[in-house]
Amino acid sequence: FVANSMTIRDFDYFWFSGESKAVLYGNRGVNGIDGTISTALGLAANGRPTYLVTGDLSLFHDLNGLAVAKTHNLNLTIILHNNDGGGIFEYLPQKGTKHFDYLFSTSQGLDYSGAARLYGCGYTKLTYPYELQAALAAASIEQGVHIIEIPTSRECSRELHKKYTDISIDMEVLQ
Ligand SMILES: Cc1ncc(C[n+]2csc(CCOP(=O)(O)OP(=O)(O)O)c2C)c(N)n1
Repeated sequence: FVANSMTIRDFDYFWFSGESKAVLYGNRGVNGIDGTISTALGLAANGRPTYLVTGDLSLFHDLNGLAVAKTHNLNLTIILHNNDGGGIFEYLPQKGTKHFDYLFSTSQGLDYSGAARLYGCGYTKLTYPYELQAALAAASIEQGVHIIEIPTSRECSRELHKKYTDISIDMEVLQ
């Protein structure tokens, strides 16, 4: 299940179709960041291996949804890309204006290992990208919810987006 905000946009940009048997779900059309965990747990109720990819604010908004996993014995792996706020707003023209971080980014500075403990979830924080595969393999044999946190940076993501989505088209090739 792909959360809204930059998660679904990054899947739109960078997920190679046809190269995986994974079935992608999203709440597009609704566009709210609410209900993200609950929707993913609803999908997980079919008993198939289920993954939620989400930003931190989307996770935060529906944190109490995690309680249902325990009461209903649901299994879910959450991949949390945590840039401490709403990275999507980096692309607004208001970026760089006074009080931008306070009004738009809305950093919460939360330690999600504490949330994992509160709701009885497994928790792994990654330092390097290559650690993801092993963390996913370990989570796949665990019961319940496992949160894999990947610290990211709003500014760095915006720069990488610029780099990898600014495609100059060679008009001669198209003619
Ligand atoms: C219920 C609801 N409240 C507020 C918004 C406005 N909103 C859209 S994206 C977003 C930030 C989401 O941040 P995060 O999930 O951390 O993802 P990121 O943009 O950092 O990738 C917010 C607050 C919304 N879409 N839905």
